[in-house]
Amino acid sequence: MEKGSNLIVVSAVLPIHIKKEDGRYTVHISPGGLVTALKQVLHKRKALWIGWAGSEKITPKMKNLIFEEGKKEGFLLYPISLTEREIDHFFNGFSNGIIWPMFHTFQYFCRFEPEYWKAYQEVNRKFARYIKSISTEKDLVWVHDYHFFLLPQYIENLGLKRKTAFFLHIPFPNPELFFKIPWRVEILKGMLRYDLIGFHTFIDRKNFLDCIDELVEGVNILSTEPVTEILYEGKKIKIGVFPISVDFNYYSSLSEKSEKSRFPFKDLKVILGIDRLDYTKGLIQKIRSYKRFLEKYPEFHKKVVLVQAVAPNIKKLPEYDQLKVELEHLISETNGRFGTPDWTPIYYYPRRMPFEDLINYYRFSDICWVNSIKDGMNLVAKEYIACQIENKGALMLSEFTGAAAELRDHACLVNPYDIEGCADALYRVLTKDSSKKELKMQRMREHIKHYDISWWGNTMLETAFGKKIIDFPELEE
Ligand code: GDG
Repeated sequence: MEKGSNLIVVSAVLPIHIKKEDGRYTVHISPGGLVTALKQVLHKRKALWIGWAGSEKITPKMKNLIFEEGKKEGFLLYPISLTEREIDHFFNGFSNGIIWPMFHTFQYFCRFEPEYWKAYQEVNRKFARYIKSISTEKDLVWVHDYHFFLLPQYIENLGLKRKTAFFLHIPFPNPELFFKIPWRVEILKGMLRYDLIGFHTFIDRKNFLDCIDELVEGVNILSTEPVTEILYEGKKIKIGVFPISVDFNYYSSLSEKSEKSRFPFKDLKVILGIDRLDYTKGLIQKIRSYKRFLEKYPEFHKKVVLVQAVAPNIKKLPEYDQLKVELEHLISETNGRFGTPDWTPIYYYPRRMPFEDLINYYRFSDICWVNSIKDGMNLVAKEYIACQIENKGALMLSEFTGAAAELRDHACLVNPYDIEGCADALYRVLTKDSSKKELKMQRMREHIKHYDISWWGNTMLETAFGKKIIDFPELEE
């Protein structure tokens, strides 16, 4: 960061978990996802993070608790209130009911309500006003994710000059999908008011540039690699590829402390799945493939277990309720068909797994299976690798994750739609020579250790401040 400048981080939801016990509220920084990722980057920076605090009504006392909790971690947290209507229309309606499904290729879930678009604009304006009240011209405003495509435009409309950087944590769709959004031009033009835009992969950036090329007139490309620079309405915009990662050393050292004696499955090969309840994560396809594996390879009965943790989703939409019903039906059918009094083929964990247990599973599971239909990056894959301190495990990874662009040479790539193919891939990984597996894991660990979360954060921030960066990972284009 430049001297004298502060970092203002903006995300839709603050990285906190508010709990009410015996009438008293407690606030904790929640581990996982963007939160874990950013926490490490911000730790030693003068940072202020603004976002919605979740569904509880924020009292001054709670505001104070949130503030104190952030201070412990070395940054300031500032909660922004959303009205019921904003939660419903901006958060659930537009962001999670249109952008999330469309950008993950689930266009049939989109409900294009004009009211949602109105609320999206209003909340972006609201955040712009907050930024006006807390920032100065020297600061960098670092905005996260698809809830804020219009924010820099509204910051400008308030007559403010702010350096702005934006990172998209989800994929960017190709023109065929993106063009279906009724407000496609407004979204693109809104994004083009950022100074820096970051994506996880080359394909996301290409999709974005292809959409711009078709829909926005007057864009000139000034330079390309490694960061593309374009000129639009007198403004230079940098567009980079910054694959997000995890704090390798943190996960690795926690893993060293985990104990085999606490691991519940001693005599079974453990296949691990850690996912949020989301249709993008390919959960139905995973269970169907596992079921096919059990049908096809009976020699593995009583030798394997699929441990599938499914953390609840904060998005309140009917798709998630339906998914839960379907998933649980499929799991119980599979356990009913293949299970015996002394063996349950799927250990289903329908809650958020405590962080310590998660590390224990990451360290001692034989396989981690990420089966996303579409995923911006997928941090579970990288966390698993970071915890594999003995290089024993293997990663089965959907080719439709951002992580696959980095790990394709050493992970076992699968197509989640190919039920038979996934069942066979599982068999191959389970029967693979252990020295070959070790070598692959070692290579993946070297990669994640180098391109870790600090690399990601520093590279993005330094690019925002105009430094030329040359150390980028080799990615599939
Ligand atoms: C978005 C993009 C992109 C999950 N279950 C439990 C648990 N988790 C933690 C994991 C991991 C995080 O949640 C999930 O991160 P992902 O990257 O897999 O997915 P999204 O939440 O969809 O995140 C994604 C990411 O942003 C960052 O840019 O990679 O593509 O969709 O950290 O560990 N943690 C605990 N118990 C659980 O049961 N403790």
